[in-house]
Amino acid sequence: MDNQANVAGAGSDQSQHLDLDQILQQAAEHKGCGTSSEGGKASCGSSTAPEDMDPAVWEKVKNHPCYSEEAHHHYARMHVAVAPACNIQCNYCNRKYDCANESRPGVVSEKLTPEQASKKVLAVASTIPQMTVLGIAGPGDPLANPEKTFKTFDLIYNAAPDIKLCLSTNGLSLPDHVETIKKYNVDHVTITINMVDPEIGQHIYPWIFWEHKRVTGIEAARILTERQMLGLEMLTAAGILCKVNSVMIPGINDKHLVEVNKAVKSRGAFLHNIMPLISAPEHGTVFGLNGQRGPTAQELKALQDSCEGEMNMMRHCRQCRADAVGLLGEDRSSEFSTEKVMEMDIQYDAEGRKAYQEKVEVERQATVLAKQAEMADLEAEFSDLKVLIAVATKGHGRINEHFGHAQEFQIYELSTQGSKFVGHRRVDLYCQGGFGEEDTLPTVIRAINDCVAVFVAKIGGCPKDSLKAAGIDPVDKYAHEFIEQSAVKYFKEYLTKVKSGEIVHADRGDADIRQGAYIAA
Ligand code: CLF
Ligand code: SF4
Repeated sequence: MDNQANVAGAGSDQSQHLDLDQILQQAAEHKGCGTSSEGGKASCGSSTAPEDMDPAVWEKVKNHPCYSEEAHHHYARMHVAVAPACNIQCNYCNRKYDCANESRPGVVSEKLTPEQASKKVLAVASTIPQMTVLGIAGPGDPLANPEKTFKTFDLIYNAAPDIKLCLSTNGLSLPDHVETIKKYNVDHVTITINMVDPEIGQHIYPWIFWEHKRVTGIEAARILTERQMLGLEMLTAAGILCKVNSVMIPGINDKHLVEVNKAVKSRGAFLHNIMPLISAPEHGTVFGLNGQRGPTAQELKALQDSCEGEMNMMRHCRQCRADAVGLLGEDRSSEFSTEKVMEMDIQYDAEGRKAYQEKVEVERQATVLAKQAEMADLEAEFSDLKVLIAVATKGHGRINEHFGHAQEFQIYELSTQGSKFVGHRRVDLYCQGGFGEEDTLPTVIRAINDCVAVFVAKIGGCPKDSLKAAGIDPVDKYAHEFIEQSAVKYFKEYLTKVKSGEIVHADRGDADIRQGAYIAA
């Protein structure tokens, strides 16, 4: 059914439908910007740079699944766990678990040597041709393990120069390594910055290891923030694209993150990713054990919304494991254990990867065109109505997952401006080998409680009834069609019904962000 989607043609009569071949043809001919950008910020889906973006920057971000929300539906990343040591302590981290800067709390299966990591990257790149980015994100801090980190980057750059290199750090050692980062062709760096005020920082960082000794309290936080700001300024001056990750910790730094946002923007950060604190007692972290809660879904969204006027906000982060492989939100790491990789005979096929990615580009642009076509008669509508929907998807920008098989739902905000990705909600699997897990259903509903509808490829009668009882519309009529086009279509119908009085729109309230340790199936 994937290649049978019917979509309205651009600027055409709504009743006229084109088949996918026609859409792909249109997409192949399309040369302009794929989507409108919010607030002048770049969110273009086409292969050409948005007007407000330097083409050199666009080349770096357009196929990076973290730096471009639109790309994350189509392109994959992988991490290699070559960096076990860390030089600071965060109250949301337990060293037995992945780095919480970039990782959800699940143990790293295997730590790798640079040589093992390099072979694994080639194995994954040959199997998953849409894998465009290699990141080193732990399980400790990559720059507390500089030899292993840079050796790995060097091996990979020489073997597979088409793969973009990415690094995530707490920033303490960053100023010492900016030159080396540049030398090894790493053009994306993430710094986790949770505060710019040491008074606040002392409640997040109990100690740092600095100049051969342990430093604690406000002094530790002061050194850390100075080093982070200096590192960010140096990266900007060196022309290296920088993203800032911040962990939202209610009651500690939630309000302060607006100030952090301004500080990092003024120093040239390209993107700000505010992530929810994940803390549960079983993680064994300070925050997990002292009962520090994470934010609710609406608290997180409100903070991201308030920062969006200042700079580009990332909302599609999945807080990945330090050995994650695949599209964001999926985990294929178990297919690439060291044992399996070492047995593989790998022929790196750069041309084959390029040809595959060209096909991905055509499909990617088809999704953009289909949405544009659907938007044609919505922009003239006057309404300040905004609603959220949840979508079950396996990627490619389509509604192609069953309700019971979804491990996460993507959340879109719909308004007369169109559809906008605003987050995702992780859930436990409802379907357990052919039957629905009744205990799980309420937790799934709580995770998408702020949505008016859930779009799925298929859904059984029982969960359908429960969703309806909770006021969430289960929608399977757009199965296998493009998400954003279907979302706009749904919103137009919803708005018409609200205007006619057929339905009364009411505020849906809040939703839960899943706290339990995520173990990929
Ligand atoms: Fe990895 Fe991070 Fe590079 Fe992406 S992840 S090092 S920038 S390639 Fe991405 Fe994962 Fe979020 Fe990180 S979704 S945790 S932001
Ligand atoms: Fe843990 Fe990462 Fe913080 Fe180090 S920087 S303590 S590994 S979360």
